[in-house]
Amino acid sequence: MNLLYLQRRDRLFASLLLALGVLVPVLRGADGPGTAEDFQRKALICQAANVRPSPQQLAWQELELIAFIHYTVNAFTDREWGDGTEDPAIFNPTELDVRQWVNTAKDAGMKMLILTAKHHDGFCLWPTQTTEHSIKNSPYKNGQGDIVGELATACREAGLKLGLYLSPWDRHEPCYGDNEKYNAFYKTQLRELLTNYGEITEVWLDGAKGPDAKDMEYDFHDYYAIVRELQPGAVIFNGPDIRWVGNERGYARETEWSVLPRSRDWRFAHPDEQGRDLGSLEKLAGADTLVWYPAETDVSIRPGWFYHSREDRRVKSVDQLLDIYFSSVGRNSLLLLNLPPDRLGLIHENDVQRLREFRQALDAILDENLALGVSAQASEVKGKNPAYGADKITDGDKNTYWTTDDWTTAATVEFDLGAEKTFNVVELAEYIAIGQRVERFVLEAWTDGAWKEFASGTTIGYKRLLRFDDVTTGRVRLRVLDSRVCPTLSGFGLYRAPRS
Ligand code: FUL
Repeated sequence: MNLLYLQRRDRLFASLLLALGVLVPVLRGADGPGTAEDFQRKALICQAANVRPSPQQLAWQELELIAFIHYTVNAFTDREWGDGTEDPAIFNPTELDVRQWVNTAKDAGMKMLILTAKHHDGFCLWPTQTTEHSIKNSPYKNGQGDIVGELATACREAGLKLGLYLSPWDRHEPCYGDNEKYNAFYKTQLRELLTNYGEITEVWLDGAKGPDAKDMEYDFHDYYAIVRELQPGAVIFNGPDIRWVGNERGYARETEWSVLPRSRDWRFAHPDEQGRDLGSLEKLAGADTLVWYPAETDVSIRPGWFYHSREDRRVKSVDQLLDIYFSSVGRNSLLLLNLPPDRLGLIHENDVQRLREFRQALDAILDENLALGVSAQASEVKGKNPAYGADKITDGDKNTYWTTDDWTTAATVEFDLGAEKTFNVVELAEYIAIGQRVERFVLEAWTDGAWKEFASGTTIGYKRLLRFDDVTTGRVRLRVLDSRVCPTLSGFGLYRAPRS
């Protein structure tokens, strides 16, 4: 498990500060006001600032926008949760075309598809050896079909990643509830999926379980180990790598930290995943350890996760989808947008059309970065080293970044746009490969001989997007008001969204 990424030097520094925090007041014979607390706080900040993503978590974050595909017998029974008594004979998509799913997602700019290989009803979309409750006993391709395999091939051909959802809660399998038997059954299913279909990028472990479910202790330790063994490049959702954002509406928090506290007995998901504050210093203080645990935001393009014809007119509007995008991708999270295929086996034309409009609207906004290549001056540059200069923010390369000396926690960067420009969207990006630092910032425009604030925020992380009324100016200033150890910034964008 890639849980804690502290450089040795920083670890030593943190331990030294901790030791001093305890020793200094003792040596001075008095607990001077705040002294021990100050040292301890600094040690905590130092530790928090240096927790880093694993290479897999970083690669996952860069996918930004991905698709969920919910498909099972529910499309034919018109239900959201099948109860496991469904006859496989009802699963009969006569025009199923995984390429239509892949092309729809790809055209919308999505980089991965996550398929419900098995939902709570237990029906398997691949011809598993573990149960007869699968596609092999359905009319689909006369029992010769394998939707997981077909999708794996189509994704590979289109250059998209594939993720798989395998519901631990299984309402069909008779041995569910018998810990030993069901865990063995589930592990075999996991092994089949992670062995036979090439590279899998995300494994989605849904935490849902109905109130009527039998008691069952999942063997998560082994589930994770199987993923690590068979797909070392994959991230585990709701396991050690990726957390649920805490709601199914598509909204991440205004303040969304990827560095969270972890207690020693933490086994599965974050105990506080629906909490308002997950990563403030107050939350981190006293934790057994700190981990990089970023949020994934899952939401459906329709009210339900599965296809229901009655929802054909309830596909989310472009404005709703844009708002969701700005509140998920734009808040240091990933957007996992669900596109449920219908009974024919196709993503409905209303959804396809809406996605197309959404992509066009997004492209119209992000069409031209008015800050690309503009000159930038910072109040301080780390070690006066040009490798960390402010020009690294606007060079269009997300692997170069500006930063300050350690413990300069507030700093400013001024961008000279060269001429008056009008914009209403800003994009900020931290260099998260070395941690997440910024706590609070404001943005100001030079207007009528003075700096005037037009936007502000708390965390930035991988990406922060903010929308506001039109601003026209030739100079923009970012003031980082507070950050952990020192701020970093690898990207800055100014865009003009067309007014609808
Ligand atoms: C939930 C499930 O119960 C829903 O059916 C859906 O799969 C959603 C993504 O996760 O926990």
